[in-house]
Amino acid sequence: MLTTTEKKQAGSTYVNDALAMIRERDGHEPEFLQAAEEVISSLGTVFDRHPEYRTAKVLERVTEPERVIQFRVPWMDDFGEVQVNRGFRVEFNSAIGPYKGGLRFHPSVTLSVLKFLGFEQIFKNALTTLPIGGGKGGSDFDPKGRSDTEVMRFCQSFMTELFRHIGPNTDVPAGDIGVGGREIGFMFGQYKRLANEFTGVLTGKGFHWGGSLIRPEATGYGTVYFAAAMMGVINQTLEGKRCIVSGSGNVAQFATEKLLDMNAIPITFSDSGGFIHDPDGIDREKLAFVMDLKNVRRGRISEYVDKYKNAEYTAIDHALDHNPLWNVPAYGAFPSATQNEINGVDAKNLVSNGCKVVAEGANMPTKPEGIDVFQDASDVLYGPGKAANAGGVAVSALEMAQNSMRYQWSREEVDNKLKEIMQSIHSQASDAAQTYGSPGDYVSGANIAGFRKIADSMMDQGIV
Ligand code: NDP
Ligand code: 2IT
Repeated sequence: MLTTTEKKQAGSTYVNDALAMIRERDGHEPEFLQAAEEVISSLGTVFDRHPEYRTAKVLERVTEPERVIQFRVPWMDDFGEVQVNRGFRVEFNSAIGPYKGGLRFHPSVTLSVLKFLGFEQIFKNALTTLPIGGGKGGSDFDPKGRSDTEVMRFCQSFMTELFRHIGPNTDVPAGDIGVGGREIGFMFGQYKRLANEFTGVLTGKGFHWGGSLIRPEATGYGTVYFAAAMMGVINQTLEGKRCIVSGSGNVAQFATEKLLDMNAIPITFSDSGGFIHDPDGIDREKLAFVMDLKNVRRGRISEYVDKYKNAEYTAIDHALDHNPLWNVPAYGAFPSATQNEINGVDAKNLVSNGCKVVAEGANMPTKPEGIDVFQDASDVLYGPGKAANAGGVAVSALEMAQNSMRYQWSREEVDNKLKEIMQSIHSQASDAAQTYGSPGDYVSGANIAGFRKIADSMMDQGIV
């Protein structure tokens, strides 16, 4: 087994040169830089053993998107006022299949954010075992507080430009933050009208018009399956364990549902305003309340404590150096809101309160200093997002397969495939970590296993 210093020194000249090149080229894109540095710093031993990747400049190519599309999205609000947003699609890598990845609608969306998400998606998708390339897109549009008709007009305008760049064999978007069933429906309707084709061009569709059963559940369920797989290695289960979940959207809701299936005790939810802590545990009835609150009434998580009096709401205090959510004592942590929601102090709080398993439902929720804390704590199992949350995109690829066959599998069939895929991702990450000298390190393992599949495919296809 390599020591931390040996790991850092392996392939160090090439890795350091590549990092310097990216800092120079993309230094103005902090989120992309963070994601790229995390992947590249895991790859030293790979370049030592595969000098052919260096000669073919695989790293230089894989960090540059194949194509970036940016466009204007004009639309009219309910008061007759013209609004203008910015739309993007980053088509990052098509080495193993059509570009695949979600669309995010959130005011914080920038090219840097979408490049980080698209870059992560390349390796995540490679781990799913299914033939999908990496991409991501979205807009700085904020659906919060907008009426259904405003959201529809925005989605139609967004798709009026995007439709010419996507297709079932080219690029297949799906949901992410701010994009759920409602938005996918509006975008699919507009695509169909413009292209005059009913195809599987988007995933996350409604079940009656080509969607897959279990796609809404898949990311959250998959994250909990991944946690269970990590715990299986040390003969532990989630049964009876208190768990913190952040977020209260799609991923958080279904992670909570699966935790309940496994007889764990979920105790928190959050949104951008703050978090609730329910010491009695969030049971199925309370979860149904949250699903209705967030998905139908589109309310705030603070309303939970009006109904459940033993629970406590804490508003976000941006002046603090930590988020008190991560100071709630728990065995498991399932960050499922957004990037960089756990910093070094939060990670230390989790570990010192006895947290033993962290499985990331969100993309890059832990800052680099937080990852170091989890990895330095020898008894913490840490499942990074690109492995732990890959169940969502995996079932998206199963939706594509069903669309190609013009057929729909049962709930049980899809759930069984999802379970197998999450097991396979766990084994791939674990085996690669072992083979490349870092047993038990799921970060290096996931990065190496994903990268090798992409690198080999790129090598086979020549300099493109
Ligand atoms: P949703 O829009 O359904 O929910 C997002 C949740 O996170 C909301 O509770 C939202 O609160 C909260 N949130 C968003 N931004 C912030 C912020 N800046 N600070 C604090 N809270 C925030 O999105 P999803 O559940 O789909 O996505 C959650 C995470 O999971 C994202 O990182 C996404 O990339 C990742 N993911 C999603 C997949 C999917 O299939 N949907 C697949 C794989 C990963 P509020 O309502 O206040 O905005
Ligand atoms: O981050 C992700 O993997 C997603 N938002 C899901 C992408 C997809 O194509 O289902």
